[in-house]
Amino acid sequence: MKWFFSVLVCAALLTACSTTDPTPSEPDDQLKEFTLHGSASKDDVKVELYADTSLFAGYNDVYLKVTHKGKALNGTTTLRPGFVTCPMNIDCPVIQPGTTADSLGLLHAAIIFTMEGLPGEWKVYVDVVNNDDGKLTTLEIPVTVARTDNVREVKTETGKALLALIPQPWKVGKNPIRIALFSGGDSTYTSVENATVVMTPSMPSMGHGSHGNINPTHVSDGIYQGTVNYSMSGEWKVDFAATVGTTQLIHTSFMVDIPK
Ligand SMILES: [Cu+2]
Repeated sequence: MKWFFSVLVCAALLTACSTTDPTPSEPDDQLKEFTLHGSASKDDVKVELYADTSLFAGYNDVYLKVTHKGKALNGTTTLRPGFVTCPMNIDCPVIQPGTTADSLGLLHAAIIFTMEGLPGEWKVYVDVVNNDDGKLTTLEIPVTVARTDNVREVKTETGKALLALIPQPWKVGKNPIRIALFSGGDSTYTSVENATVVMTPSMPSMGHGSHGNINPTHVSDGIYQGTVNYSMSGEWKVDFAATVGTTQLIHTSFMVDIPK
C-alpha cells in the first residue's frame, strides 16, 4: 500500500511538473558572485536557485530569487527537495527561506542533501504562495549534487538522526566550527535545538588532541557553533557525540585536512 501510494505521489508529481527553463537564464550582474543552478517559471512566477559554488552532499547555503510578473514576490516560498527516483521519494533537511529578501533581492535558505545525485536525481520543488491573489504555484528545479564526506545519517529508536559538518576553509590554530543537527521520521526532518554536543578533535597519526576547544552549542535552526583548535597541519579527526537528555542521538566523526 505504501509502495502504491509512493507511485501515485510520483505520478502526480510528474504530471504536475512546471516548465523548467531549458537553459538557465544568465544571472544578472549583481549576482555574478553566485552560481545559478537552475530556474523555472509558471503562472507569471519565476524562481532562480543560486548557491556559493557547486551543490554538495551535506550542508549548502542557497539563495532564491522569486518574482511575480518580474517584480519581487509578496508571499511565501517553501523548498521541498526530493531524491526522485520512483518509487523512492526521499527528502532532506531544509532551513526554509524567510519572506524578506536581502539587498540583492535574494531569499536565504539552506538545504542539507543527504547524499550525492546525478543531474536531475535531486529536484528542488519550490512552493510559492502569492499573497496578492492567494495562489499556490509549484515549480521544480532539477539539480546535480556532488559527493562529499560531510554528512552522516543513522537510525535511531524513533526514526533517524542526521549530523552534517558545515564546510569551510580551515587553518592551523583556532577555527569556528559549525554543524547541523536534524532528526526525523519516515520522510520528515526537524531541527534538533536542545542537544548537548561533545566535540573531540584528535590527530590519529600522532596520537594527540588539542587544548582550547569549545563544544558547539545551538545558534538557530539546528545549527550549532563552537571552536576547534587544530594545533598543527595534517590530518585531523573531529568526533561529535550529540545527546538529548540521556539519549544519544548520533555519534560520528569526520576527517579534515589542515593545510600548512
Ligand atoms: Cu600532530
